[in-house]
Amino acid sequence: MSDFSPLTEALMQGNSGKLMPLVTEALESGRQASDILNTDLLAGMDEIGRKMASGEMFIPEVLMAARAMNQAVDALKPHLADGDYSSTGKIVLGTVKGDLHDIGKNLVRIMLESSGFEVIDLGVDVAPDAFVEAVKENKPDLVGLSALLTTTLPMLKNTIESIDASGERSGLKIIIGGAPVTQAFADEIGADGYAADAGSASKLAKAVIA
Ligand code: B1M
Repeated sequence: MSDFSPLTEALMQGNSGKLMPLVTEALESGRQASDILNTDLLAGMDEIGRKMASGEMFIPEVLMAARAMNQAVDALKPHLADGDYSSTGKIVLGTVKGDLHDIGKNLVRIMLESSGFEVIDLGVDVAPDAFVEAVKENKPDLVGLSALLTTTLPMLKNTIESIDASGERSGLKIIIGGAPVTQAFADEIGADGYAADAGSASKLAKAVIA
């Protein structure tokens, strides 16, 4: 017998046909969206990461699970929001060039939106120049950079350097995050802050522009 809940199992199988009704059922039974996310879904993503590293799971299966995860996160989104839609600030957000991971970045977007930020989401694999262009065009208060791979950590630095070189950094704060990122690395590359998870990212975003 598996130690995982049916919800976690459905996620790990990448079976959104099974997962989505379970998410709806859990919400209807009165469970908090944040509990479903933290207990069932993120546990599943951790196990997928373990299986990926040990060679028990391969990219196509991980991709199916990631698609199912993004659908589940979309369904939880209205329930994760705290409803404070006063305009807090504007942020350009994206996953850096070379990196295709977006589940964490999407959660960060949801938490930012729910605390009143206008989010311009550039998606994944975003080149430094595309961040610079988006900053010039949108004049945000903040830029948020996500990176999940040790190989794309240097791209956080390159992106910050490109924004600095463009002359757009004045008055602009840059926050970074993603599993391999640390506060020490953020300090080293001149970011204004680092957050370990989506909830902390929205608190950090508010704090750095306060
Ligand atoms: Co990839 N992958 N992956 N992967 N993948 C990891 C990250 C890995 C740890 C798996 C492993 O080996 N154990 C490993 C990285 C090792 C390393 O570099 N240290 C890895 C690898 C190696 C790779 C490939 C290189 C595999 C290959 O091709 N051989 C490849 C690279 C592709 C690329 O990006 N160029 C690859 C591909 C993929 C898929 C495309 C199949 C898929 C991504 C699909 C998608 O995102 N749409 C995938 C997945 C799903 C994972 C794991 C299993 C799950 C990631 C995830 O979504 N976690 C992951 C293992 C793991 O994390 N346990 C793994 C859940 C998410 C909610 O957490 O993203 O950490 P996370 O986000 C958190 C925080 O980090 C933080 O808040 C979020 C919410 O709390 N946060 C921020 C994130 N961004 C932030 C920004 C902020 C603040 C906080 O401020 C702006």
